[in-house]
Amino acid sequence: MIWNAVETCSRSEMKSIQLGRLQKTVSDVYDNSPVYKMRLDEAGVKPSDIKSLDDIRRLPFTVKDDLRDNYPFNLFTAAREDIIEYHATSGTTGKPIVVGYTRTDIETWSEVMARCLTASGITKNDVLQNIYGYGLFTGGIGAHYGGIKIGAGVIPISGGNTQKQIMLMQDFGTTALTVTPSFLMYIHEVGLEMGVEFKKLNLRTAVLGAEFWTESMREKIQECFGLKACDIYGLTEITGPGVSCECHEAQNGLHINEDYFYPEIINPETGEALPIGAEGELVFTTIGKEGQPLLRYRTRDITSLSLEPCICGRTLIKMKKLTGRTDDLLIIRGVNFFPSQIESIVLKHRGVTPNYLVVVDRQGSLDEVEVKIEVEAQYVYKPTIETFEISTNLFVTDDIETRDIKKSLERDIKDVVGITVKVTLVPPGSIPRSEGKAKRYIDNRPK
Ligand code: DLL
Repeated sequence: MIWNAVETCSRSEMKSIQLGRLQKTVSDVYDNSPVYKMRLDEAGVKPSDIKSLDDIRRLPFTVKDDLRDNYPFNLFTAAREDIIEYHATSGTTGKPIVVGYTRTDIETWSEVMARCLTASGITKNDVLQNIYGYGLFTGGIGAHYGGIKIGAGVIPISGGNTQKQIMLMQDFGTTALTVTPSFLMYIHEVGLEMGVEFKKLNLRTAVLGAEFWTESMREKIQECFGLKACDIYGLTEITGPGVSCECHEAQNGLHINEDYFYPEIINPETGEALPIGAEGELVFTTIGKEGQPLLRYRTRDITSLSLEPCICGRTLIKMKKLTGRTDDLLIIRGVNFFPSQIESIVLKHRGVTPNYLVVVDRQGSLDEVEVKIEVEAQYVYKPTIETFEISTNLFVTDDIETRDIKKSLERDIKDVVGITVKVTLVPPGSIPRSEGKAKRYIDNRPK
């Protein structure tokens, strides 16, 4: 099913919608945002200079620091009394990034989320357990708006409460889930201990995003829960979830709601615009937003775009599943390394679980990487009554089999990533779990 006919329109129709909206956006920010007026004047661009979509390249970029520097409301284009909702990023250091939505913006957000949930295969007949956090984070409320727009029965449980999540899945007959992939795997872990057979529940669709996850993780999740898992992408600055989403038919690339979010790919080092198909940093211009429109916002997310026809019938441009974020790129002894590369290696290995943590340190002048990976329960040494008095810690057994697992993980990581790391096998449950986005690395090197 397709929510809105615009998702299947021709390229020329789409371009004409985009150009009209781009011109209006540039005029609006020029007239109503002193910050953007100054930026555009500095770049020597007037709204009337935007005559074709290619003229977007004349516009200046906006970066995260612009939002921080203008905290909280200086980048708003709409009047404060027209803002009806605020969201913000969780930002662990410094001030968060704030976004304000007008009533039209909320309607647009509900519309794009309705398209995404529909593309994932969710309909009004579904019972949608919305596990994304409600609050300043955009995940919970964004999925909620989309769910009620399509008429699904939304359970606004938010994150956390793992056992209650499982109870509601069973008792309410939940058919669809919106949740981060890492928290869903944690729910699975807890459910197994409770003896729950997830495949016997009514679950059939999960719409997963807000963090990096691989194809191997998709296979694992689909297998553990007996459902179809689709990828959804978005970011607070642009709207929240709903910027793009996979269709359940192809599960291969995320259709961008490009009539509202105009995508470009650039070389992150030079800022040069790259052609369709090339991998680089994703940049969005919001072309339908009133509260806080952004021109050429640099997301720091790495992907590529594709206009290949899709079996679902949508003509919306696709972005590939993300490869990583420019700011998660660790340079270890001169080699580029995304901690998320570990995920698919770990998922292919016997004896270990998908829970891992990359710890980077510096010994003298040399970078050291330790990858902690949780083993399956059979590799844990359970203390007897006597030894229990000496230590309450659980140990991973140190026998030929575990030494073998460790060695082959170190070898595979070296093959795929190109750096030598030390693998430490740790007991199940020892790496902290997250109820939202998982933290997969700690960089202890001096800044
Ligand atoms: O994570 C919005 C969201 C909520 C998206 C629920 C999907 C589902 P932020 O907290 O601002 O917003 O974080 C945005 O998270 O720039 C990406 O780096 C990352 N991210 C979001 N979705 C995906 C995804 C929400 N599907 C940042 N795959 C983005 C990989 C993702 N990374």
